[in-house]
Amino acid sequence: MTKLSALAFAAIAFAAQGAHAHGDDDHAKHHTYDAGKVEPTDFGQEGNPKKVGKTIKVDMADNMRFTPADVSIKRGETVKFVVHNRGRVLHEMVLGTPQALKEHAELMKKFPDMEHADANMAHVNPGKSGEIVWQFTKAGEFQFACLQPGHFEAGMVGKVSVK
Ligand SMILES: [Cu+2]
Repeated sequence: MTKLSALAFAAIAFAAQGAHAHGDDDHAKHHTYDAGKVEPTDFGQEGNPKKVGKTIKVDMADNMRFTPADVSIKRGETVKFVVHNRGRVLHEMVLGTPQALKEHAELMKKFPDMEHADANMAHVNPGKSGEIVWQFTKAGEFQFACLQPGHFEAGMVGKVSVK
């Protein structure tokens, strides 16, 4: 990429961010940890940010890939995912069981504007970073996926093995 086109891309990304500033504020609003509101799920539960045992950096890109796309975690461990969007479109990381993510992706195709902001997901604007703090209380094979319409189908899925 030439220096000029890199600048042009940066400008486009910046413009796109500006256009979505309002909605993104809601998404970016920092989820405050409240032990009393933590709900167990089939794939673990929201983690206490003060008990993070491992930080994993994950990159998202417009080639519809997560890097790394395969992570291993010890059962019971609280993990902080720091998710960086290297692309020029919105991406997100949503943790879940393979089944739940597949269903959620189908729903996103029908309702592309569906907004949600739960502890198991981070919506990340181009050039920005987001975080998910999650405690993997159950052993098994789970996934993380980008559920922006079409991204999941294009292969934007990663694997979490909890042992
Ligand atoms: Cu995506």
